[in-house]
Amino acid sequence: MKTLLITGATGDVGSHLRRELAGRYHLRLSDRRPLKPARNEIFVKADISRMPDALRITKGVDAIVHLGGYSVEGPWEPILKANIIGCYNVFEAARRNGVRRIVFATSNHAVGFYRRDQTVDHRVYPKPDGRYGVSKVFGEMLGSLYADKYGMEIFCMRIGNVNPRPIDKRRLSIWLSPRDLAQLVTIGIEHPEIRFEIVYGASANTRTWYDNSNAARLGYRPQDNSEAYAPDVLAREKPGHPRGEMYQGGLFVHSEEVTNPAPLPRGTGRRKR
Ligand code: 15L
Repeated sequence: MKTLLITGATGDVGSHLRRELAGRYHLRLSDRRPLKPARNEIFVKADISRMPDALRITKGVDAIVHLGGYSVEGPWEPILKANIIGCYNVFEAARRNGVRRIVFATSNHAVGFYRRDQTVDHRVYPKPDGRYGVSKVFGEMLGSLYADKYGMEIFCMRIGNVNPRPIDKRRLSIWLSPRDLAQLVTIGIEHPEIRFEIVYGASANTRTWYDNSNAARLGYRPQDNSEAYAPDVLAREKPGHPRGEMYQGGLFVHSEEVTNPAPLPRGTGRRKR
């Protein structure tokens, strides 16, 4: 049985994944926060922004599922520490320890500034919707570099929203059920021909914004569709922010949005965006 390192194991995605993968891999879990390991799991407390920690947790594993990091939009400092420095440390430590395969949890927020009436595939250029989204694009590009330069095998999942059920209208389009997450991660670990791939971490949602043909090509056959929950979700939905409603990233798109502070000539009114 392969030994898998899951970084950021205390988070929501990590918790779902542990349950779904139990018994299929030896799980080595790491996080800055404490965690009580289940049977057949090992927990190693580690701060991935410190290279010695990254080297320690990646030693001797067959593959890494890198979930660790700052997981929403936020101030630059913690994003820099966890998602730029931390991500670099995990990739570099993997390389030094001879671990070739990394499944990287990137995010829908790497492409959050695409409009909702657009369908995006794995080839579109990134349009991050905040510092967090930029940090995820950094991780993807680091993966591209480590694949090309060092022959590593990097599987980037632009995850939508992992939950037992979709929680609002936007998430009807990007929902990823825990069992579909596990299927996609398993492809990322086991597929024999991964070099550098980008796929969307989403279920077979009727309202999807993704052309996930790259995941399908690699064998992904999602079993769940958010549509079954749509009537309930939509009945509870409150009207959203106009720009949040227009773009795929939703709230991330307009949080901290400021109008251009440059002074306008008198009498011209407010400048249009
Ligand atoms: C993400 O990338 C976040 O990690 C997660 O917490 C959710 O906010 C998700 O995106 C989302 O867009 O719903």
